[in-house]
This record gives sequence, C-alpha cells and structure tokens, in this order.
Amino acid sequence: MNSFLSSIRPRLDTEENSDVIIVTGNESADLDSIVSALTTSFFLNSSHAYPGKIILPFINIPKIDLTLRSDVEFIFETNNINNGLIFFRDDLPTLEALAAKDRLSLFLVDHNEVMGTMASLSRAKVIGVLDHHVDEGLYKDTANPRRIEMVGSCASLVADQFLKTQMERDKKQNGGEEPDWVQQVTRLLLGPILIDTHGLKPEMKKAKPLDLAMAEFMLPFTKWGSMGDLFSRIDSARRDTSHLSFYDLLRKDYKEWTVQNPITKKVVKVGISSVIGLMDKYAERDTKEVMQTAIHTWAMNRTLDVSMVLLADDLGEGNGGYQRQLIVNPVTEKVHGITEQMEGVAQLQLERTKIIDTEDSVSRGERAYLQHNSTCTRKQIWPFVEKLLTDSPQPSNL
Ligand SMILES: [Mn+2]
Repeated sequence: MNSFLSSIRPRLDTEENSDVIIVTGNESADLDSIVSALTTSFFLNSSHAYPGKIILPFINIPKIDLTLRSDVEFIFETNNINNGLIFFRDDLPTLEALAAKDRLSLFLVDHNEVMGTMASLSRAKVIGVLDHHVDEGLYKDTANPRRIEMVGSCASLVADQFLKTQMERDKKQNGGEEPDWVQQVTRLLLGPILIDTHGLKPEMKKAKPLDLAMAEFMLPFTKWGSMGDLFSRIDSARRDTSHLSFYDLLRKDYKEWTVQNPITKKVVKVGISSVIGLMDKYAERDTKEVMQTAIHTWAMNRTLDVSMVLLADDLGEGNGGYQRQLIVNPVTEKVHGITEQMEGVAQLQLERTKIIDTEDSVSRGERAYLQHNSTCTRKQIWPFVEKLLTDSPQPSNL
C-alpha cells in the first residue's frame, strides 16, 4: 500500500500524458469514505485494470480537517498510512487542470452522484461506482462496475469486489505465499465495517450478511485477536470529542445538498451535521448559548436555507442504550413549516425537547427533538427531507 501511495506524485510529475483516475468518497469524508477510497485505488492499481493510468485516492476535505477525525487518525497511525501521500481538497487545482485537458475520470465510492464541492471536476467521466446509499440512477452507460447495495458499510462492498481475487492473483505470482499487503489492507477495511455496523451487533440492525461475511473472512488476516476489542478501540477514538469545539463538531461530519422543487422551482440548500454525543453533554460542557451560536454561525457560513444536526451516543445497557436526537434549524422563509413537516415523519418518532432552547433559538424557529427511532441515521433521514422539499408545494406558499 505505501509503495503504491508514494509512487503517485512522482508519476503525476513525470508522466505528462498519462490519464488519471480519481477514487473518491463522499464529502462527509468519514472513516468509510476514506478507507473505501484508499483501498479501492490500491486494488484498481494492483489489478492492472487500467494499464498506464495513474490512480489516486482523493479525500474531499482540506487536509487540515483530518485532525477533526480521531477515528481516521487512529486507523492511519495503527496502519502506518502516511497522509502526506494522499490527495485532499488542497490538491483540487492540480486535478482541475487535468480535467480541463480531458485526462481525468472518476471512480465513486460511498456515494453515487458527483458532489457539489466536486462540481469543477464534473466534466470528468464516472467510470465506476461502489456504494450503499439510495441509487440516484446515474452513470449507467459509463460506470463499470456500478454496484449499489444497501449493506452496512461501503468497505464491505470494496472487500467483496476486489479482495479475494487480488489475494489469489498475487499469491500465485508469489509462489503460494501470502502477499505482504494483506494484513494492512484487511486491517483498514475492517475498521469502517465495525464502526458502521456498531460492532456487527444484530440488535443495531445495521449489519447485513455481506458485512458479516467480509468481517469474518478478513479477521484472521489482520492477526488481531477479536473484533470486539478492535471495535471498542476505534469507537473510543471516534467518540473522544473532548478536543473539539461544538462548531468543529458541526463541520466534522457534514453533508450538504441543493434541491429544487419541480413545481415551485424553489431551490433549497440543506446541510446536515452528524455529531457524536448528545445535547445534554454539550449543553453542560459548552452551555446552550454557545451551541446555539455555533449552529447559527455554521448555517450562515454555509449560506443554508435549513440546517439539521443529528446527535447520537451509546449510553450503555441500563442507561438507555443507543440514543439519537435531532435539531431542525430553518434559516430562510423558503423552508417555512419544515419543523412541523419533520414532526409528521412517523418513522422518526420525534419528541420535542427543550434542553437547548434559548429565547433566540425559539424565535428563529429552531426546534430540538429526541428521536425515538434510533436506527435512522443521516442516510435514512435525508430521503425523508428530500421528499418533503420536492413534493407538492406547501399551501402557505401557493
Ligand atoms: Mn458509508
């Protein structure tokens, strides 16, 4: 893996006519996106599926923001990944220059539609998709593979797509010996599978048969003892938010969409932050005023029409178990009525809470909720929000 990563920049500098394939995850740049992009680029390169092309992993955040992701830093450190060899949003100008010369194509992992922040690269052809989000139906004529399955973690799809084939191919070439990359790559892939499925626990309803099969297949190659132990190590790194301000938490795991209502033509920009830890914890640590300022400032800085914050934490057995909360913050008139509409989404089982209410937040129209359906994450909530914004117009705006 490291020799592959360190070969990329020298090749970009010297091979002036080689085409380039960017492998990129979604703009939340969570552990799943980052590991899927890294390992997929490694497999595409070592399988020689695209001879002569330069393949590179791209993480769609500024490099400096990697420090917000303590689980990713933990996984990089324990797997000897040098993040100086990976490509970040800081490298976008270089990539845009390649796109302008039609030397660029895209391989999407952990999403299946080119994101807004990648718009400058949108003339590049999408040649592959591996994902576990709702299928937007795009790139059917150009992407191969185009594999979208509702498994717990995109890393399970990456493992299933490439791992065994590549191991067998390299083993043959190695005279039957296990190739030296196997331990590092299986250790990388197992991380997001465990995190995304809450340690493969059946009661969390995230793990699908493929996640279980891939995790079981890979564990022996990692030379790690047990999955439970590994899960708790990554999870505690991930849940350690002590060094982050509430504002940093809002931008750490963040996704943004712009949608247009087909009837009213109204365009709405939505941002959804996922935060580890519940409102109670941050109200006590930071005060609710500081939280409210952070929510308001982030929405203003992103010029959003509506912002949402999803909070979650595992309080452990006997203390309420896995808990979720939701904050809905309507910023502009365009989303008038959105809090009531969200309350009407029966699947979420929202219950109003006043934990972080301030006079200012209430008069802005912001509402906070306990979300009693704890299985609904951003991946499930976004389609509800999208439907509310693109369905028939609200009577008040007719
Ligand atoms: Mn994912």
